[in-house]
Amino acid sequence: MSDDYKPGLIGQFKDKLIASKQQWARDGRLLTGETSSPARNRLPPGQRLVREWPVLDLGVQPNIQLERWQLSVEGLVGSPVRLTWNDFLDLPQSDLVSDIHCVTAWSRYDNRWSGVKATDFLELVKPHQDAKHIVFQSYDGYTTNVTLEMFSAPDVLLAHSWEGQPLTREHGGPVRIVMPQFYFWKSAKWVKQITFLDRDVPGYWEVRGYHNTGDPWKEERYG
Ligand SMILES: Nc1nc2c(c(=O)[nH]1)N[C@H]1C(S)=C(S)[C@@H](COP(=O)(O)O)O[C@H]1N2
Ligand SMILES: [Mo]
Repeated sequence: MSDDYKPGLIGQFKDKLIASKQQWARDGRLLTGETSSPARNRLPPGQRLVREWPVLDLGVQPNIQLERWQLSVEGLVGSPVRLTWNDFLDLPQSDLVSDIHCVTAWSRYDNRWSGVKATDFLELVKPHQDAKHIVFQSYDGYTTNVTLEMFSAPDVLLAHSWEGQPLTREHGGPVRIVMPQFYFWKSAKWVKQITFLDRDVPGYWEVRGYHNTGDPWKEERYG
């Protein structure tokens, strides 16, 4: 693990909350032992529907001015770009509607996101043949890992807006990842860097007992 993945700001504030989530992982809390599929059941096993949109973070909500915002792409790519806000808005823009499933058992339907589709983003950065894994690194020091295959799905977005409004700071603005097919901890808020790797580097929650993949239909809460 290089210095790049060390948590920066996080850690000091919500130690108790983090410890209790780790304990949940050890105890297998919330597990129903069922599996399902989106075709059979829109609500994954063990989830309950909410109307409001909860906020979850590690006690820091970084405040990034648009003039200072940058998204860097590192690792095994043909174009290791560093995008400014204007560069990002110049990329092809898309709207997608998707459901949120959080590992703490709430789900929220029909969120309308706007931003850049991962598939369009990948055309820009051109991952190498041997790039199989991705780490998202955020302005709060959070990290999470996915495979390139997971990121390449047509419903994955680098989102800057929700319901037609700029994503609020508490929900990860200026830009967050949205990966609807996985528990929401894979959807990095305040994303700062995307690193393409030939090996897997587990992220913040993945090293604290959460599942490495996090498919809600298989109830992959804990690893
Ligand atoms: N940078 C960052 N991204 C993050 C987190 C975080 O603490 N920091 N929390 C994750 C978790 S556990 C969840 S459930 C969702 C919460 O997103 P929301 O606050 O917009 O509901 O963000 C995910 N992405
Ligand atoms: Mo979460």
